[in-house]
Amino acid sequence: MAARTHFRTCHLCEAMCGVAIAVDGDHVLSIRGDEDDPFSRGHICPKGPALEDLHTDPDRIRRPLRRRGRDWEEIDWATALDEAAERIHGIQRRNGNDAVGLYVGNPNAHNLPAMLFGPMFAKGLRSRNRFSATSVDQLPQMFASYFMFGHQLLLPIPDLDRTDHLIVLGANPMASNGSIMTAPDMRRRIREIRERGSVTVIDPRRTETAKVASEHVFLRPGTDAWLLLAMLHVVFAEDLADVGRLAPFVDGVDAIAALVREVNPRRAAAITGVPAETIATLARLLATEERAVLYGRIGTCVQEFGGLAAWLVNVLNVVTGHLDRPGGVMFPTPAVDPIRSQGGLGVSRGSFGRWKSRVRGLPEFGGELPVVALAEEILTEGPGRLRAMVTMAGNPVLSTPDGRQLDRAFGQLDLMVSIDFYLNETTRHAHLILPPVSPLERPHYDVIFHALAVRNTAKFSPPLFEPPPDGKHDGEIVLGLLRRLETLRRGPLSRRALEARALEKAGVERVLDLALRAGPWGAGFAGIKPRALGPKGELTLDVLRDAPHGVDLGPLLPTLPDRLPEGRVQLAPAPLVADLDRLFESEDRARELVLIGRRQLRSNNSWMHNVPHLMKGKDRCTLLMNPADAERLSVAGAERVEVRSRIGAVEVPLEITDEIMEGVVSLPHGFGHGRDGVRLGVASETPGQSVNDLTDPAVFDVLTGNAALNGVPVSVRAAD
Ligand SMILES: Nc1nc2c(c(=O)[nH]1)N[C@H]1C(S)=C(S)[C@@H](COP(=O)(O)OP(=O)(O)OC[C@H]3O[C@@H](n4cnc5c(=O)[nH]c(N)nc54)[C@H](O)[C@@H]3O)O[C@H]1N2
Ligand SMILES: Nc1nc2c(c(=O)[nH]1)N[C@H]1C(S)=C(S)[C@@H](COP(=O)(O)OP(=O)(O)OC[C@H]3O[C@@H](n4cnc5c(=O)[nH]c(N)nc54)[C@H](O)[C@@H]3O)O[C@H]1N2
Ligand code: SF4
Ligand SMILES: [Mo]
Repeated sequence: MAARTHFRTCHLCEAMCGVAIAVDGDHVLSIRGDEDDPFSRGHICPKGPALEDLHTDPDRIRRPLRRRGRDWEEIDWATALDEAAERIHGIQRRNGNDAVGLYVGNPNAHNLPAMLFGPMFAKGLRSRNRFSATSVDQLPQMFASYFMFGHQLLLPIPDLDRTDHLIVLGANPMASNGSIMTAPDMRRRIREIRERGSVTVIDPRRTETAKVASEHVFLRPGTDAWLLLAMLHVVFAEDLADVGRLAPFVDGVDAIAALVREVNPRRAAAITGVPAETIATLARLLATEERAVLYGRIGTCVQEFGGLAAWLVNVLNVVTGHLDRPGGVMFPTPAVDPIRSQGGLGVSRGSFGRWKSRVRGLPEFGGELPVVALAEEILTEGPGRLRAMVTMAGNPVLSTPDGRQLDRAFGQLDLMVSIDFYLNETTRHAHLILPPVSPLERPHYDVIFHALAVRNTAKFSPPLFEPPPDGKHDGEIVLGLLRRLETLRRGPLSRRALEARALEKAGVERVLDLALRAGPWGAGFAGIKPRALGPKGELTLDVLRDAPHGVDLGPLLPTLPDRLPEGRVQLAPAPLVADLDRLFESEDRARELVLIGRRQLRSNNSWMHNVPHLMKGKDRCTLLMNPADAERLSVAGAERVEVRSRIGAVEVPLEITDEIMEGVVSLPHGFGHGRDGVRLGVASETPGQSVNDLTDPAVFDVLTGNAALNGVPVSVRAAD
């Protein structure tokens, strides 16, 4: 076969960079940024070229594995799927449906077949014990959107390319490449905002983003809600609140004014460490500038008051008139619309508290329970105990609090089925591993990230390589499992078994085409009228196939109030308002040494540490500590330190730096590959330690159930 160039979207993070992959036959020659991609314009990060390394990684599992004692044997797909379905069915028949749990990890959101068919499988398990990475991540933002805008996925996106003033709270887009704000090439976009106005970063660490910003402000971990209340106080005290055009659709402005009356900047300064004058200046900037926006992300979420912080970020943007306005926060109009699309593929509006976890009584959100409750549901005896797990593209042993406890819990299960292509810290507990094909062997379209992007674009990536004859993508695996499960429950001709079979036959591309046609840029399908949102109607899969670099649909459009399911914005929903008492009770708490996380450009949660070029150089799993703390704790001369929390202790190299604020230390997450039975040749050479061997499932955001991975009290001493 001759050399050719294949264009696709990199699926490794949220940025959706276009890549140009030169191939010769089945051999990748090079991976570069696609200059003709209208969104990313040639940008990629060091992880982009790793698409090839993942594809060729000898440790990547290519055929189903079945446990034999401490060993594994390869089996064929029919045997693997039959056995998985039979064992799941048997456990559910004997112990009830809830005895089988599910954990869905982050890469599912980056995987078209998994996005299209995964939710149907999750429902089809009929278990209330469903968990995902959402509750160690953006759950508070979804929670706030559900209560304020009426849909869990109506997440307001900063209109990055038109704003003049950006305030970043608890995000580090220069390392993460942006999150719930899909925008390739952060460096350029941030530079352009600075040229137009200013970029301010509020973070306990002077991050990579802080270093390219106009200003950086230190903030004590977990105190964001105080900062935001005080900013609101200034807005109302100085009579600067103005909702603007949307005023007729917004409820609760007066309620907010009343709630923030007592929290002045001086009071907040004592708690947050942010000077009162800075709080007032930031509030005035947001309230008086035409194109300004406050962007809060994971630092505001994975903490004890995540729900409050996510809510108050939205409230500030609304009362300063920046919702649904160019340069403020807007809702994208994605070609596949998970909010409006009909026929089972759309995402539901959300739900809260329909059921509770068995042991601690933590509330469901959006059909899932908080993952801080997972281990205890396995370890605690009694009726309704979890006996089996299915994990799908997730590594909760490294990514959720108290990984050691979860390790123990997984080791006790009667059955674990893992849909994953690595034998890692989690899947080493599996009885069956069902490996999907390599990402380059499946079609791709970003169902989620187009809906979170700072610009409306659409792009389809066909598979680069033919999958091997016996290869299956994630969608085929879950539909195969579901069909078998329904066949065992109700017979091969039952409605649900037939549905699964029909979708298997239709395939991903047919379903994607239907979703595009039904979407706001489509030609209309099954009686759904196209919404005339722009000049380019009629977006179908064929249109995208003819545009290998992607289609540009223009800047974000105002969509309110139409896009709101109830047509209204609620600024002061009762559950959020009620949670303020919990915050106020924390006011006098002693704030000792606390631990936060950090992301690194060459890393991707727990799973890209097997790529040699990303792991070069010295050990990155180090503890950052301020010189003053090092002095105070007498560790200034130590090379390695022991970090201890209520949960456990780890020993790591120490890095003393004034980029981290006093009273705070930081460890990256996703390391800890030194566990037995892991098959990750490269990662095991610099295994590091898992920060989640320190994080505590007993401390969490009580309102939303989200984990508090930041702000963990720790002690540090020199390791001997
Ligand atoms: N302390 C601390 N902990 C954190 C965080 C933090 O900031 N601090 N961040 C949290 C966040 S935001 C997240 S999203 C979670 C992530 O937590 P998880 O989603 O649980 O973990 P990942 O590391 O993303 O694990 C991905 C798994 O998916 C597999 N995989 C990759 N691609 C595919 C695919 O296409 N198909 C299948 N079937 N499998 C695939 C990989 O082999 C790996 O096993 O971690 C959380 N944990
Ligand atoms: N290179 C790389 N890119 C990634 C990932 C990765 O692991 N590596 N993971 C992807 C995933 S799953 C996600 S969810 C996104 C996340 O994307 P971001 O939200 O940008 O995540 P972080 O880089 O962790 O930035 C969080 C910031 O919050 C700060 N912080 C910690 N505690 C607090 C606090 O209490 N208050 C405030 N205000 N700040 C605090 C931290 O110091 C950190 O700078 O990144 C995605 N992109
Ligand atoms: S920024 Fe994200 S999407 Fe772009 S090349 Fe890097 S990993 Fe891929
Ligand atoms: Mo995440």
